[in-house]
Amino acid sequence: MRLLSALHDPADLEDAVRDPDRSLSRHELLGRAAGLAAELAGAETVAVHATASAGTVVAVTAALLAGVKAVPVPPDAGELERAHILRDSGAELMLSDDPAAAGHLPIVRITGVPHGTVPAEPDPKAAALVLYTSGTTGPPKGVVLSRAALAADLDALAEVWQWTAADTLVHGLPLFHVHGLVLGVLGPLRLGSRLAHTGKPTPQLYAATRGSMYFGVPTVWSRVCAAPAEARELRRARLLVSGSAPLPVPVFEELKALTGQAPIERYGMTETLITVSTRADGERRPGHVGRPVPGVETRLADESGGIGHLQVRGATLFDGYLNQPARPEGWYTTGDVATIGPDGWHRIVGRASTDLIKTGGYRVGAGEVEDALLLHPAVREAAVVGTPHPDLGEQITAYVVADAVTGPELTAFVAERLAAHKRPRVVHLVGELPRNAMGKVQKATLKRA
Ligand code: MLC
Ligand code: AMP
Repeated sequence: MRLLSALHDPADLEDAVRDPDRSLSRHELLGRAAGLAAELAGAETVAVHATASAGTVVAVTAALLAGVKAVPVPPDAGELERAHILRDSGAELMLSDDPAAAGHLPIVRITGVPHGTVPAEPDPKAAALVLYTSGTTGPPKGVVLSRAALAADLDALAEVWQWTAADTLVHGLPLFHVHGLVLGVLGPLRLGSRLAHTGKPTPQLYAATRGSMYFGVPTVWSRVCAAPAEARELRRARLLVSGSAPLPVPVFEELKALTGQAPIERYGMTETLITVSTRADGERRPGHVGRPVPGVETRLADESGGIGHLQVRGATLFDGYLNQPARPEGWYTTGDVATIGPDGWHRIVGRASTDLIKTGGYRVGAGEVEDALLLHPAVREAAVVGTPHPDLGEQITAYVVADAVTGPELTAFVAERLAAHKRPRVVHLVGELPRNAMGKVQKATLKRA
């Protein structure tokens, strides 16, 4: 079966993909993407300037049709992050309608000439996407996802969420991560549902856009709860789905009260795709993410008192990081600490490392932000931690030993180099960092401060 099987359905579908500015029918999308795919012949890897728009859907679809690896680049990536992604991925072309996005790469415009010939389906084992995501140290790494892994995950979610061609998916998430791109774009193109992308995931736009399924990160759902009139508009939905970060129990309860339905919670990561979820036809339990999806197994390593390191295996896992040895077969350690109840229900307790921060559903490595701060000539030492934030889950908080410089200046300095959401929100200028006898910064102390 083709990866984007529904896109090849001979029956056209009006409004198959819509953003605030335009709407594409299924045949228009396929024609435009096939036209662009013809221009990618010979390339192995292409970058996509991944704005939250139907143009990004066309560009990623074209790369997938052509069997060329697509590297979505966050449109607001600062110069350092962008240069790293383009160099590390070896992208040969930049797909964008914005000439300023090209950098050193030849640009291929997305709105080209539609084409009737669709290329043959590539090998399912072939790499489809390279998604850049932060580790605890260093610059982001390219997670290589095969066509087979994407297909396996979308089919599992179709089963668990009873997601069919009768659905209309609504969301406004960014199109360079698993949530917005894999689930939020490739899902509809494989399963045949419509996609209405709202540009931004605001309560007002969700309320104003009719659909049966709505996707959001917990920050989105907490903002929906803070807008009760808009929240009540979502009573008409079939499913409200939350993921990418822990959904606080009070938000779960409030959303249930306002919309008349408890949200579906699901757990995943860039490297594994979505591996655990509650079901459309099953129980939804606050603070819990359900059971493994079909084709995925989980277990706890180093378990103590029922809590352990969550490991997963199955067909949805990545091939490895780009330019690094292939991932060993078998169990993958997620870096999340979890419990698995006797009934198989999973609860995500937290991250094993303090150096991966989740802010507004974005994963940010403390090391990457520290490295950016240390580029400032006035900065002598920097330590970055996630501290609790009522809206974002965690906020990026920097402790910096520096000569004459202000916090806002350092925030602006990072913003020029990395994506906007990686900026520290709080900068504490301190005389020294707390260190242990080995000289290692005591981040747990900073988190509690
Ligand atoms: C941000 N701002 C700052 C700042 N940081 N201003 C000054 N100093 C700082 N340090 C600015 C922003 O640019 C914005 O400006 C304004 O403040 C509000 O920012 P915000 O509070 O961050 O809100 P917003 O921009 O509305 O973003 C919230 C959000 C966003 C929820 C929409 O975080 C988001 O899209 N998150 C989704 C992330 C995601 O998709 N993750 C999935 C990963 S995949 P302005 O001018 O723009 O208003 C994955 C796998 C899985 O995890 O399981 O799904
Ligand atoms: P990313 O690689 O950006 O996809 O981030 C993956 C991380 O997000 C996971 O390792 C978890 O820490 C976190 N995460 C995703 N979904 C959930 C969830 N439903 N509950 C708690 N944490 C989550």
